[in-house]
Amino acid sequence: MSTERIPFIDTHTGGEPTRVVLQSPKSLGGGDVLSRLSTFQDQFDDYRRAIVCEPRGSEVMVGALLTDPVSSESVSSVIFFNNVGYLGMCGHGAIGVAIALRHLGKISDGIYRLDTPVGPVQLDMPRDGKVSLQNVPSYRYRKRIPVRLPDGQTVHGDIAWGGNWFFICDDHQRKVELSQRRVLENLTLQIRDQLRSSGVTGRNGEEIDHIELIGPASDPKLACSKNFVLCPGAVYDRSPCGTGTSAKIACLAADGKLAPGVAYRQESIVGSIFEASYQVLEDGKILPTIAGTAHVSAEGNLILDSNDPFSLGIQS
Ligand code: PYC
Repeated sequence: MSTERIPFIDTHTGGEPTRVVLQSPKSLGGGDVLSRLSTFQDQFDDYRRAIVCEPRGSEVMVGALLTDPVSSESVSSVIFFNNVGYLGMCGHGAIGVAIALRHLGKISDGIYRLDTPVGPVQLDMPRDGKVSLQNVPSYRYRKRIPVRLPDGQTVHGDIAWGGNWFFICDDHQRKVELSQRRVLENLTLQIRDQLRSSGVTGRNGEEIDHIELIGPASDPKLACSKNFVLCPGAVYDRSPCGTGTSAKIACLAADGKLAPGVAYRQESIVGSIFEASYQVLEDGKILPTIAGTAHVSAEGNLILDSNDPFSLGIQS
């Protein structure tokens, strides 16, 4: 019989939760973040389920496991995960980590680097409560790829990288509204399945596991567009999705529809907003900056009791 305690802070960024685990329950070695991720995945995946899945978490919860910084210039390293696996980067999650670290007094106003499995990102913590995240280099990989749906309709989308792989579609002819979430979930799952079965992937064969539908903003004075983003665990992002917004502005940049430095306001399906802009890098990719607001919603210890049959989460 044993009881293990795992200290955590819960935050939400525009409605999307992040459970920040302040220290890895097991040593992941001193390698780079990718090697720590594979150690966690191969040897300690039970902890992923214990941290984010029911009954402690939910299918919408994203975990952010903090480990020592890889580089002396960084404040921490982070591994992001969800109910089904691991994420390369997570924009709303990185903003949540920043707010959790500020809550703990580990950072204050200023600029901090965070090491992620897909490269370092930068957090700018001004006084106005917003966090600006400078994300990893982002780009459009393929333009206007057709996807034929089971009902015979064909939709088109761009495939783009923003720290995760996205299929970004705006000719779906559905209302991007919260009341339509079941319809949007079904549609995005169908698109994801079709991409899978037809072998359409990211640049190096990666699965395109985020599907982003674009529609008009609720109020064009407040935002440029609204999105619905299906995440890998088949749930939708309540935030405007930091990596998805990065991928979206990479497509706008590639089409010449958004100039460097100009703000693009992306609304989420629940009405929260990220403000995004970009710089152009020498290799033609863009470097996105995503600004959003997060709040601490809980702190404490997860308790893993060996007598509890669901101590390691319900396997879905
Ligand atoms: O904000 O990048 C993001 C994200 C990815 C999955 C859920 N949120």
